[in-house]
Amino acid sequence: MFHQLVNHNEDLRRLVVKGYAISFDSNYLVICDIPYLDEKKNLQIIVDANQGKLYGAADPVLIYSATGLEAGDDKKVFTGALSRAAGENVGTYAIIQGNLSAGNNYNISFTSVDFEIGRKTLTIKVNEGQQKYFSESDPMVLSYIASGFANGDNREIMTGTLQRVVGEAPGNYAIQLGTLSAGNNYEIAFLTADFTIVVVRIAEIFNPETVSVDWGTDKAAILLPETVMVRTDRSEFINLPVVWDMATVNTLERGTYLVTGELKFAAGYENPDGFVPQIEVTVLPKQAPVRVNLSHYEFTAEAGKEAILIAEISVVDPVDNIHEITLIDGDRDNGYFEIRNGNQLYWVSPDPVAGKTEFFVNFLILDRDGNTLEFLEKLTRHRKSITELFVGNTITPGTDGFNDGWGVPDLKYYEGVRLQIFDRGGQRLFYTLDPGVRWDATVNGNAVPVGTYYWTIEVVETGETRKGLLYVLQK
Ligand SMILES: [Ca+2]
Repeated sequence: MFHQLVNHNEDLRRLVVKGYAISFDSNYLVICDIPYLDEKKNLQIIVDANQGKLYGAADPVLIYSATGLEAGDDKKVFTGALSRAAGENVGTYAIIQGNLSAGNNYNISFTSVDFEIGRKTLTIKVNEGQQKYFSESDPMVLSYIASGFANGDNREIMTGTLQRVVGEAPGNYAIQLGTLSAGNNYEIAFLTADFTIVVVRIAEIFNPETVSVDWGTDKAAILLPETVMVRTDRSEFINLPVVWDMATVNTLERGTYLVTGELKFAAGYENPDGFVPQIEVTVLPKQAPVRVNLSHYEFTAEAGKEAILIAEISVVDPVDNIHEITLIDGDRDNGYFEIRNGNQLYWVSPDPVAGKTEFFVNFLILDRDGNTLEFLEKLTRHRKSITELFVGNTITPGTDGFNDGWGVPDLKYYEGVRLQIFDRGGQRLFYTLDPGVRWDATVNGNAVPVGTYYWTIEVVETGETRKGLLYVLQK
């Protein structure tokens, strides 16, 4: 039995290792034909370089060559195959001997080479037609179609997002890969498309409410809305700046004015229908003038003056200081007076209105908004007293303009005046009730003699009389 084991080369080492005690006797011959270890031939396995595959593909058969086969042996002595470190992600994996064997006659020396898994191409095609309206936010995600997944992968492996070229003005912006990634196992082939920012169009305009301003307001101080609300064709409501044209407004005339404006579009908005914003500006009626004031309420009559300046007229008006001042025609005592230079009240009556000292003047004030004010003022007229009146005492007859006659014209402001002249004999030579009539030192057209005469003045209104001498001299 033992002999048989010894003859079986393959089991020889096992026999030795088991360490059986071998006892010899004369009945057995030990035939020791076990080859020594250093008698095995060296066989060098050289793994082909550059072996690999793309991610997701099936592994190829690993290729090698061998040097050191004994004459007569060929590759048929090999059993098994090379193997590699496990893994399917892109990377390098050591090729190992695996279960490759050349049988018992060879010592295999094996040098490892890396097997490489390369990236697979994943095509990212950006979807066409992605857009937003101006002023909208960008979509949360820019969309694309991915093709070329392998190894059971799908969109779920994707990380990051596409991005577009920065900008907010209407136009086209290239969509870029951004941070989008399929991981290390894929090489991305990227097909871009544009993202479009679309112009927003005005579809409707909402005019602001009427604005009311006080009469006389400085136009520059009128506050109109700085923006106008519009609805766009994407049904958003926005406020656009507007510049109003106030040229039509006259704040010195009450009424409602239509003011138009010009919309100021930010880039990104259009007004293809030409909407024009409008607002009504109402100029409120002006408050009417309050009253009239005069610088003087008294005046003194003066014969020989065609017109007498009585007073400066002023109008009390908290809103405006420009007025048209007139006297109401035919009213009260207005006929004796006149307004000159816009605001000066004159006595202008040829009629002395004898005996009258109080006059009522009814003013009509017109302001710039058409308001009128009637305002009655009382004026007191003073006259030179009878005792103060100058009465001439000399006549030089003729027409040289000096003392050609005798009269007391200032008496015309009194009622019931009687003027008389007597000669030294007491004969009345001149008599008149009219202070406008003068005595020219004649009687019935005949000159009176040079000499001394007497005059008397009686004023019924005051009950006063005066007397004096009058000398008629040579011409
Ligand atoms: Ca004279």
